Amino acid sequence: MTRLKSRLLEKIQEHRPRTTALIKEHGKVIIDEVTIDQCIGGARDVRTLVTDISYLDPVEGIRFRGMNIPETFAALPKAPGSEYPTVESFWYFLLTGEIPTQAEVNEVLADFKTRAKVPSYVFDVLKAMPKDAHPMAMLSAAMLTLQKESQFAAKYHDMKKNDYWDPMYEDASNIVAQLPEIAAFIYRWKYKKGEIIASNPALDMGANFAHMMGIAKPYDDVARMYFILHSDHESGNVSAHATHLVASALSDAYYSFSAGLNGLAGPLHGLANQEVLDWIKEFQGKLGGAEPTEENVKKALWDTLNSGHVIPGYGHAVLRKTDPRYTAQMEFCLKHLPKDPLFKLVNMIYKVAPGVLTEHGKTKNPWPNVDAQSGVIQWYYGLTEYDFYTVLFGVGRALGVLANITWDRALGYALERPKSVTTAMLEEWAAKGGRK
Ligand code: CMX
Repeated sequence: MTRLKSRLLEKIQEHRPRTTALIKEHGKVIIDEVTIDQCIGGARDVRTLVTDISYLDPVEGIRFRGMNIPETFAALPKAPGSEYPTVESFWYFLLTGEIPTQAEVNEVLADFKTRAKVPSYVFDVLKAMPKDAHPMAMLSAAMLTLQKESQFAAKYHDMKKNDYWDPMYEDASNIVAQLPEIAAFIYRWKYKKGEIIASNPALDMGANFAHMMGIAKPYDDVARMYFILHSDHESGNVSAHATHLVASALSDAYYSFSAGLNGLAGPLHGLANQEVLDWIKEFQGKLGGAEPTEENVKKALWDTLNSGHVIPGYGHAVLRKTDPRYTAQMEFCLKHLPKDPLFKLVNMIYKVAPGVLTEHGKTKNPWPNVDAQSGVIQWYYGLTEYDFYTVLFGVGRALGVLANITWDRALGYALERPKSVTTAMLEEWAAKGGRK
């Protein structure tokens, strides 16, 4: 057993009595109530999910295992000669809550090398898909194609509930190790005439991804930063919730993560990073070579709102301030591409959009989210095929949701099955002033 896996087992054994005590001794303690608004309006703010892997404060933003983004980046061991931690060290951290030593990271790196080989039939399936298939459909199809490898599914009938976490961890680790090659294959197959660059197992995940994409340094750091920033955003977002929900039926990690990816592919969620670039390119097209100004940006934002569409990259279901994932990427841009015209334009939108959205008066949060900034960096390093951007989000998101479903099985979380009601019931309770 690797040190990561044995440490994870110790953590699971330490944690289990806490969950058991909460259910057995305090199960009837009331922690929330639900209004009609929340029932119809997507269950905002209803506390019905548990995770210790990340927590999203509406004002401060995300904390991974108790650490905010700068603290996380500072604490984790870095890739050699790199500004950013290895994704492998972050994976250790998400699973155990502990900052790994370099020796522990090296073990994860070695372990991933034994897992990273993608079976060739996955590439055959991807090649058979229509050339205009969306890259997210390809990524999700690749997960379903790999499902036959699931150790969880294979062992299901021979396991006790307490052991479910083990093959879930194995499946999760295999998916994380294989995803970069699958994602890079989709990119090169679709946009680079099928000229595939072979994986280099000597490299860490970020460096190997940059290598397979065919993009030079510092894109290895971009990949590391990007995958870590997009990993986890507590449990209620669509991709995390969908993965968790499907896994609660004891579907394996392949089925569950594929479901999460399908949710990530929605324009209100992960696809917003593609939508942002689409919006910017359409805006630039309309300018016809003229300089962007605060006035014409403002007009374009109002045109979008008046046509009944959302401003992509702005707003959030939980956050009420600028997303620190946006800020982390802005800081990268200030350091590496401060004069880039696209970065300048995104900054101009940042200056104007919150005011426009506030005046529009609908959104509870006029500030940018992670997707408003991310495409600028990709574009700068030559990744201009923006319908691929959500795949990058998906590779990162795997880390969070797969760590979560490993813990879901470790703690024996139940089949998820909330109760629905009818409109007539709501009307009756509304007339009575509550469900009495
Ligand atoms: N532009 C225009 N209107 C917006 C808006 C935006 N960026 N954000 C919210 N609104 C509108 C909503 O559509 C809603 O309108 P209706 O009452 O007509 O339905 C109203 O403001 C209230 O919404 P809210 O409570 O502030 O936000 P929600 O929790 O309902 O939705 C989100 C959150 C992210 C879906 C929404 O802000 C949005 O659509 N943003 C643009 C898409 C986007 O960037 N998504 C990515 C989010 C991050 C991620 O998951 O990757």
